[in-house]
Amino acid sequence: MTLQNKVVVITGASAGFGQAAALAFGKLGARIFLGARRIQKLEETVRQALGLGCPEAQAHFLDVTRTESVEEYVGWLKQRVEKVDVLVNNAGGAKGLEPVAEGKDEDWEFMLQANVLGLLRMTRAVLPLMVNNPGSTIINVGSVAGHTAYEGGAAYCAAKAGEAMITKALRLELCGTGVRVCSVDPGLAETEFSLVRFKGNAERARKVYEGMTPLCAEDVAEAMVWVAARPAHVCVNELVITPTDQAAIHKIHRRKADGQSAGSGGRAF
Ligand code: 8X3
Repeated sequence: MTLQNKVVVITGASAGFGQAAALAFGKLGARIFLGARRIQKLEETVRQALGLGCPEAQAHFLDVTRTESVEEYVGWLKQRVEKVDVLVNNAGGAKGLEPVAEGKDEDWEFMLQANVLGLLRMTRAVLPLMVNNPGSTIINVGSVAGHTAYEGGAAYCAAKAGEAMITKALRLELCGTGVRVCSVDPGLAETEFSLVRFKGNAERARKVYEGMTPLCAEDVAEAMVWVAARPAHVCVNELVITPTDQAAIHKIHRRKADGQSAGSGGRAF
C-alpha cells in the first residue's frame, strides 16, 4: 500500500533506527510524528525530513520510561491527527555488559523500563487511534538478542525477548481488528547503540564492529518501510536482519586491517 500521507509515529526518533525510519517514511510522503528525549536532535530530523519532501513532520518530547510523558505525548498527537497508520516502537537500548553477578540496578531498570514497559505504555496509548483503521501497522524493534542469550546480555536479552512476547500477544489480541503487528529484529548495527551500552566509551563501542561490516540504521529503516507498505491483508510477523558477516549471535566474521580473514569467532567485546 502507498505510504503517501499515512500518519507514522516513531519513538526514539532522535538517532539510529528511529531517525533513519523518520527520513525513510518521510521521503515516501508519509506524515511523520516523532518523539524522543533529545528535542534538538528531533527538530533537526524534522528539518531533514521536510527537506526530503515529507509533507508534514512534527516532533514532541517523549520519555517512554514514564507513563505521564507517554500520555502527554499522545495528548499532543491527538490534537494533530485522528488516526495513526504506523506506530514504530523503537525507543529502547542497552546499558552495560556486565555479567549478572556484577549487574547494576540502574542499568537493568533502564533496559526493562525503556524496551518493555515503554513499548507497552506507548502501544496502549496509541491503540485507540489504530483499531478503527484496518491495515494500520505496529512495528516493534526487537533484536537477535531476543532470540538468543549472550554473556553480559541477561537484562537486554530478557528485555528483547519480552518485546517478542508482547508482539505475539498483541497480534493475538488484535486479530480481527485489521491491525498488523510486526517485530523487526536486527543483529549488529552501527548506531549509537554500543556507545550508549558502554556509556560513552567510543573505543569500546568501535571494537564491537571492528573488522566486519555491520548493518546501518538505513538498512533497518528500509525493512520497516517494506513491512508497512505490504497490502493490508499481509502481516509480516517477524523480520530478522543480520549483517552477512554475522551468522549467529556468537559467530561473527572479522577481517584484519589488510583485508585478510581473521576468522569467525565469538562476540569478543
Ligand atoms: C543489538 C544486537 O547483538 O548487540 O540489539 O545485542 S546485539
